[in-house]
Amino acid sequence: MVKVMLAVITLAFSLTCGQTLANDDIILTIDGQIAGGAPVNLRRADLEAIGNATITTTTPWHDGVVTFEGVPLTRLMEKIGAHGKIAFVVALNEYVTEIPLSDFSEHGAILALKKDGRYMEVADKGPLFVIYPYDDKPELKSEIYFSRSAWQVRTITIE
Ligand SMILES: Nc1nc2c(c(=O)[nH]1)N[C@H]1C(S)=C(S)[C@@H](COP(=O)(O)O)O[C@H]1N2
Ligand SMILES: [Mo]
Repeated sequence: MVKVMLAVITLAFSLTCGQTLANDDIILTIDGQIAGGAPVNLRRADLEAIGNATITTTTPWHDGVVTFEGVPLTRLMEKIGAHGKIAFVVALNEYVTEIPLSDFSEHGAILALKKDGRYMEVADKGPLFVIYPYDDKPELKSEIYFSRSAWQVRTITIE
């Protein structure tokens, strides 16, 4: 708990002071209905070891076509043994969105770490951004999926 609080304070500090993240910072906590029951804390390298996929697309938040790289959310859910129906995704700015786990396999959403080959800093909507392949299907270019596209993701609770 103290570790999680420290990580949140560090990230909040990065947010306000425009600092870059260190590679060994915990950037994501997953809790709730997962294997073992205890919260899991992950660093960049932990996420990269789980899987990697790219999505090249336009988004409402960037100019032109952008390439995102990150862990496929299906792989992440398998790895942590998620056994619920919904992911409550909470961002550093306390934005919360509910994503049905079925979205991950149906639409191939990723938890992006990099944009155009570089890690996204907090000031650049990083360190983690839920990204869908918006250009692949017209339905993905809609308020539903845009609202599920949380940036500055910090915690995912499975229920
Ligand atoms: N971290 C974070 N992610 C977020 C939001 C937010 O406020 N914070 N807003 C969401 C909502 S409701 C929408 S529709 C889209 C688009 O937000 P924008 O129109 O403010 O760019 O981003 C989503 N992701
Ligand atoms: Mo929205």
